Amino acid sequence: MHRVAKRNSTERPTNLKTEEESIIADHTIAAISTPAGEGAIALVRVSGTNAVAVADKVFRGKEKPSRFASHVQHFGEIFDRADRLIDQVMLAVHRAPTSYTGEDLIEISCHGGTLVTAKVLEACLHAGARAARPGEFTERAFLNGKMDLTQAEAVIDLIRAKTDLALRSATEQLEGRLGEKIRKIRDDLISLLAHIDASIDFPEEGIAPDEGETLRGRLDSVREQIDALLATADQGRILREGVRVVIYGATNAGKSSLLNRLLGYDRVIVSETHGTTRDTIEETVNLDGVPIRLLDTAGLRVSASELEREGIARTEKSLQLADLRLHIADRNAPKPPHFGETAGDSNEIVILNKSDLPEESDWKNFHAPRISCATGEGLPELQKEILARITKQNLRPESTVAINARHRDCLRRALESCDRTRAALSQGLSPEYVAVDVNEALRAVGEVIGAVDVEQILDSVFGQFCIGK
Ligand SMILES: Nc1nc2c(ncn2[C@@H]2O[C@H](COP(=O)(O)OP(=O)(O)OP(=O)(O)O)[C@@H](O)[C@H]2O)c(=O)[nH]1
Ligand SMILES: [Mg+2]
Repeated sequence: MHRVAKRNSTERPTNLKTEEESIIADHTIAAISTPAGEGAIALVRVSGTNAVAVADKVFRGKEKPSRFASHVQHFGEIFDRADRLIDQVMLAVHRAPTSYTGEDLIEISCHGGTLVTAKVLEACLHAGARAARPGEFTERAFLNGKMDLTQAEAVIDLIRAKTDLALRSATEQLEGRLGEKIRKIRDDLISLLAHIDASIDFPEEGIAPDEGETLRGRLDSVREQIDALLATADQGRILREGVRVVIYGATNAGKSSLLNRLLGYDRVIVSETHGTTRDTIEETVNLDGVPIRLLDTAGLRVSASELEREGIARTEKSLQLADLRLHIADRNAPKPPHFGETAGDSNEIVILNKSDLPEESDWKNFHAPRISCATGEGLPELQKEILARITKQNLRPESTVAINARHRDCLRRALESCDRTRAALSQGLSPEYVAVDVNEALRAVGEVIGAVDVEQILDSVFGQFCIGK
């Protein structure tokens, strides 16, 4: 449930902002909420003021849906506009306001065939609903004050989570943990503003608003809270997008073999022919809860065909975007020129493969972990090393609060406004000036949870959803 934050007078009790949005909310929407394709069951959802009326038109059972108790499933049949039976279903009415969207919401569980679900949806559309846009159910939940914007975004993260850690982070954001921290910062800024306003309004009435050091102390506490959240941005990116780990090196070094080993199955073709892999191949692995986007690349060599050169160009491109590079060489072959020169780079691990075979004399005194993709020797240590390097990049698995790029942008702006506030206070500027910067900080922080005029950010947030969510 949405926790009601301390509101200023311009806010209304729900997140509804404009008349246009109120009109949009009056429309009843419908969508298939389960993925396309065949399955045992599928879910069609209808939400809005006419949702129950739509259900009454399409459903036949012992009772009409308008007489159903809320949140109870009933067996019945769905008919199309020509009165032909489409499917036998279970239908539940979730009455406003205790539904996902905060509006009357109908859930129809039908059989999971592509055509069946399309026909059930069509019947609902014909009965008065319109097709929902991607994310529109969650958008309505937000507009009706059921959740703040960080919780709505957590729904996307939850759907996309690929590891336990990413899932836990999304669940906690959905429960409102990030929202709570943001509301605390807002409340602190609001009381800071109150003290500044008081010194404008009642300069001589004997009221003693905080000033000087005390005011700066309040501001510093806000800045610390914002800084702490900003420090979770890397973790947020890693949990949401995964860490990009690129395997590269000369042809035949064993890059594809390493990818297969780390994945745990034979994903990529491995062969003794040099130049086997011509394209970059990406797969996600879960290393101790951290999603790793592992990229196998075309081997680097000079005498390459045009096709291979294109592959090598792609290798170079992925290296530029890598969070971590695994530079691998065959210790049973001569040392490639310049190999190991980047060994001191914290974003690169240099590895010698084929430790089961004899070592070429070139490698004598060369310090690098030896592994064998053939026998598995050295691989657990390599996995540990990969994790250690990633953890250095600001990953704190013990804390699951992790902001996304949008939150980071808002919080950075808030921090800049706080810095300006601090400068204005130190320069002894009049409270009116100081208040302008605090207001800006307040606005930027509010954008994170959607507690300001947020029309322009709604589209970008909800546009990422699938239809029916
Ligand atoms: N003995 C031994 N052979 C290995 C090992 N790792 C890979 N190989 C062999 O080395 C050859 C090349 O392996 P790949 O994984 O295809 O090498 P690659 O670096 O992907 O090669 P390209 O795609 O051509 O650039 C294959 O015959 C593998 O079976 C290892 O640890 N020991
Ligand atoms: Mg390969």
